[in-house]
Formats: sequence, structure tokens, C-alpha cells
Amino acid sequence: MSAFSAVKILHAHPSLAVRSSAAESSSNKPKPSFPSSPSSPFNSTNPSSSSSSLSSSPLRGNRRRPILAVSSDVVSKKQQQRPPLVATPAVTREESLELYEDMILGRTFEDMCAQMYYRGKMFGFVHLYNGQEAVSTGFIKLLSRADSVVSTYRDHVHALSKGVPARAVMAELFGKATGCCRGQGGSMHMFSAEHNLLGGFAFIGEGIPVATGAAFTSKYRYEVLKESNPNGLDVTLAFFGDGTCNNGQFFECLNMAQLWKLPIVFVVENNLWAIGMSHLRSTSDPEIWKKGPAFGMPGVHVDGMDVLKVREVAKEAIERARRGEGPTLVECETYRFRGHSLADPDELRKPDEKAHYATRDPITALKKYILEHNLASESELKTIEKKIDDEIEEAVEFADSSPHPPRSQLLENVFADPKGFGIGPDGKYRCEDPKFTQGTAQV
Ligand SMILES: Cc1ncc(C[n+]2csc(CCOP(=O)(O)OP(=O)(O)O)c2C)c(N)n1
Ligand SMILES: [Mg+2]
Repeated sequence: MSAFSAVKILHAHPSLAVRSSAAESSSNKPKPSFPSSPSSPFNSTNPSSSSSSLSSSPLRGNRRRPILAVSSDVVSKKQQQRPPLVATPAVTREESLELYEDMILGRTFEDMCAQMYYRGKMFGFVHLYNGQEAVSTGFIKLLSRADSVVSTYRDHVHALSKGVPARAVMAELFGKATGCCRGQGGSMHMFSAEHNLLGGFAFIGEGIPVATGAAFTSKYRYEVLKESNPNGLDVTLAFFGDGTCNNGQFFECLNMAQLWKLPIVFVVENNLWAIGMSHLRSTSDPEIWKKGPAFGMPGVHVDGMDVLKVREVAKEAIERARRGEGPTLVECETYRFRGHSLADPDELRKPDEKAHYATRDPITALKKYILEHNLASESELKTIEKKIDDEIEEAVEFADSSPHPPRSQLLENVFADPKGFGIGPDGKYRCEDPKFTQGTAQV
């Protein structure tokens, strides 16, 4: 049984505040908020209950209480009494194995990154995602190739979930020519046009307008250019952290996305910390999901340590974006198992807080679920783990043996050209030169 409330949904209109049956409904007897499937967490309610777990959550009101209570306080007595398992699994065997494999891929890849970083194979800052895998997997495995993902500097696992091969991500981290950005991006700037991975970004919030633009493109193509798309609108997922939600670009983009009903899902990975700053200390109202309704879109809170709950919420948010019903803000409450970056000694977070979340490891939880529901055997899961181990080993060998980019690549795709912009000797703007992006400087 999860320690978090599973889903909390608040609709734009205050009289339509909706929470799922997995959480208690609010005291003003909510009604379903917008059309969706009957089993959706977006429209299920529990009108018989009148207590609100939110009112007792330390995310609201008393911000001096220990962060551990975030999870423990939101468990209502009613939830605790609920039987721990349902007879019918929420996923098919194939789906559960796909989710398991993707989460193992993310975790194993990142553990290897740590090893390679400390061996001096990677340079600059490297931010790992350990602990947050349920968010990447729960959302991105529902996308098709044409859908887009916009990430942050914590981007390796989003890239892997979107299908960028592990060897291309590892080679990028090694700064090699075979990397997905030819070694020019590095850890914080994963990009793959082929996979519609529209970038990792070093500046926080920087990716949100890019994602909003991608969603606008999708809508423009479909509705204005009348390009046919049998699946409906292509969807963009914008991932970012809790600390980023205090950045102005977040608010500007929520406004535009809702105004134009763009096919985008804003996915907040609330890991409770922004480097060494606690979310509860830095945010006037720490319940980020509530900011969706302030702009007229649904806001959802979900346990980000439970891939099945994330997937359930993600499915509905993605489908409504695809149907042209506009954006959703989803706050996934999660935790990173390592320091902010591999250069962070992680001394600010309390050991008991880390220990608490370690018991909520999303991979262990999914494994337990698979076994308890007889979706696969222990040896089948081991086979997946072995397959991923081999894939990561191969990725490291590939990255290590790949060539460095040539020196001539150094000034490609940079906006400052030592020879200057403006008009060249031929009377043309330099940017009109087809070789412009290759740079003109001699290095
Ligand atoms: C515009 C900008 N300001 C400040 C920073 C420095 N900075 C790097 S990470 C970070 C915290 C971000 O926290 P959060 O959004 O919660 O993401 P997390 O690292 O927890 O995934 C800050 C302030 C930055 N990268 N960009
Ligand atoms: Mg954070």
C-alpha cells in the first residue's frame, strides 16, 4: 500500500474539485470534471466521504514539520483499511514487463554512469535520476515516436525511455563523435530529432517554452495546415522539477497552453528538493498541482514512486491532449536516491528521510506487484535484468572505443563566430551560407 495519496485532481472551477477514489474526496461533494473513460482517475469520486486528506497534509499549512510526514500524513484511515491488492492486475503481462525493463534500463544505465564518472570518463556535471524512474517510464512508454519529450539536465533516462539507444546516450556522455549529439551536447543536452527528444536543458525552466512551442506546432499542423494524423494530435510531455515551478516561464507557458488548448502535459517531478533547498521552505503553496486549475486546466497529484499509478494518470492526460482537449498539469511526488549531481556529497538531506524513500523504491514495488499477480516469474525478471546488464556493458564498450569528435567540429553550431556575423565579402548575409552552421573559423 502506497504511503502517498494516489491521485488528487482539482478542476479549474472551484465547485468541481475532483479527487480519485484512491484519495478521499474533498468536503464540497465534488462532481466529475471533464469527459474521460469511466475507470479514469480523472473522473472517479467518492462522494460518501467528507474528510480531506489535503487539510492534514504538511504540504499545506504547517511547513515546519518534517518532510517525512508528507507521505505519512496523507494516508487516511480508510485507505489503510483497504485490502492491499486487487484481484485483476492493472496491466497485462506484456505491459508490466515493458515497464519493468524500461525502469531497469534507466537504473542500470545510471549506476554505470556513476562508475564511469568517478573513473574520469565523463566531464562536467552529471545529474542522475535514480529513484524517479516510475515517472519517466509511466509517462513516456505511452507515447509514439511522433510525440515529443522535453527534459531537463536530468535527462538520460527520459532519452532512454523515448527510445534513444543506450550506446548513443553513453557515447554522448563520454563526449564521443558517436553520441546522439556527436559529443557536442554532453550530459545535460541530450537531443534526438529522430526520436523527438527535444533536448535536455541546463537552465531550469528553459525547456518549458520549447515544449509549449512543440505542442503549438502539432496543433498548427493538424488544425491549420490540415495535415492528416489518424491518431489525433501529437502530444508533447514537458518534464521539470519542483524548484522550477517557481520560475516565471512555467506560469507563462501554463497560460499559453491553456489559452490555445495545446496538446501538452506538464509533468512536475517533485523530488522535494531543488539542489539543497527544500520545496517546503521555498514555495508559498507547495501543492504544485493546484496551479493547473488557476490557469483553467486540470491539476493532478500522483504517487511518483508507483509506476502503475503514474501510468494511469498519464494515460488520461495524454489521451485528452490527443483529443484536442488541452493541457494537464501533473505533479508526481518522487525522490532522487542520489545527490543533486555526482559532484554533490548529499549532506543536506537527513538520513532518515533518505531511508524512508529507499523503502519505496519504484522498481522493487513493481517487481513485487508482478510476482504477486503472477504476471511473470522471478527467473523471467532476472532474464530481463541480465539482458539490460549486457546492453549497458556493450554501451560502455561502444562509447569507450568511439572516436573523439574532430577538432574542426569545435565551432559548429555555436552562435558566436570569431569571423563575425553580418554581411560577407560576397554581399550576402553570412547566415545564408549553407555551410554557416559548420562554422568558418580555423581551429
Ligand atoms: C535559470 C536557472 N537558475 C538557476 C539554476 C541553478 N540550478 C540548477 S539545478 C537547480 C534546482 C532545480 O531544482 P528542481 O527544479 O527541483 O529539479 P531537480 O534538480 O530536483 O530535478 C537550480 C536552481 C539554473 N540551472 N538555471
Ligand atoms: Mg526537485
